[in-house]
Amino acid sequence: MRQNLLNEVNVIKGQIIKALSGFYYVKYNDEIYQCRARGNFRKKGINPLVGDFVTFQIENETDGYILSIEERTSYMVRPPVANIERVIIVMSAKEPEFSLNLLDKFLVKVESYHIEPVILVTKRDLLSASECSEIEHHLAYYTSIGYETYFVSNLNAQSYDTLVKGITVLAGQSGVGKSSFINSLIPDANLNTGVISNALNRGKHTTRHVELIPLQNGYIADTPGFSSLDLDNIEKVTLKNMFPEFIAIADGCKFRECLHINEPKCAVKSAVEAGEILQTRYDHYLQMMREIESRKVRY
Ligand SMILES: Nc1nc2c(ncn2[C@@H]2O[C@H](COP(=O)(O)OP(=O)(O)O)[C@@H](O)[C@H]2O)c(=O)[nH]1
Ligand SMILES: [Mg+2]
Ligand SMILES: [Zn+2]
Repeated sequence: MRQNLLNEVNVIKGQIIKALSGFYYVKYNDEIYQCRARGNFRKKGINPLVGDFVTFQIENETDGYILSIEERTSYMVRPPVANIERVIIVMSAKEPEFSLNLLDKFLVKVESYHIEPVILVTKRDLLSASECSEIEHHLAYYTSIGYETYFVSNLNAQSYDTLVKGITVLAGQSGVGKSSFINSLIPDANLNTGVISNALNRGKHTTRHVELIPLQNGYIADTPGFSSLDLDNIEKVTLKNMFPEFIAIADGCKFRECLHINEPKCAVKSAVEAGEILQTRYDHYLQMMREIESRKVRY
């Protein structure tokens, strides 16, 4: 009977949930097929990514052959994952120190990929009540401009699995608690945490091995987010679109192309002066603008 089944041309659609050593592990219903990609992908410079929806041909009970890749809603190169729905930006309240500058850079980078950012601050347990309220005060602003924000201790973060929707990637500096967070959601994940594991992992080519871990509402990618915060994919005129609170009021600027820097009658600058837009957000906007400009000069 089985023989008959295998003789049929068996082309189905699935999703790559793991890539390792030239093999792609494609999930269809509850089965995983170990697949190779068609040779002409490489010729065309197309690289199947974890997260890709693909059509593949089943060759036997366990193996298959990827024929084509569906269009992606988003993708990142580092980590190499497609169809990412959210990036959880992980910042620690302490050790390493909480930084609004870094937070804004991460937000801009995630916005530039058209992916939804979520802000997760960890190590709440290390702060006094008054230090906590300072962080909460900052987070309230980010909530007000439309971001989901969370402030947790990884010692009891089990119930935060609702943060994971679709394919979700964690991004953040080393030591902020990304692995600890995944471990508290999925005790079975058993990811290495702390100083020793970071030292051991440094030399490894971990980017080649990306795996999606299934959760209630999606998958979490066990990869350490993007390692570089360069702004290479952002232009001077598009940077302002990475700031939702600027977009919300930009209609009030006198000039439609207003960059919110030197132009007269700028609604964004007025809002900064009125304290409606956080001064640090605007400062970081200017700082990133300078970074983009200096890149232009170099080229
Ligand atoms: N006190 C406290 N320590 C934490 C918390 N989250 C992580 N850590 C510790 O911070 C260190 C770095 O965590 P890790 O998960 O490896 O960070 P990663 O590099 O972002 O994956 C480890 O020693 C963790 O035990 C937290 O919420 N509270
Ligand atoms: Mg880690
Ligand atoms: Zn303006």
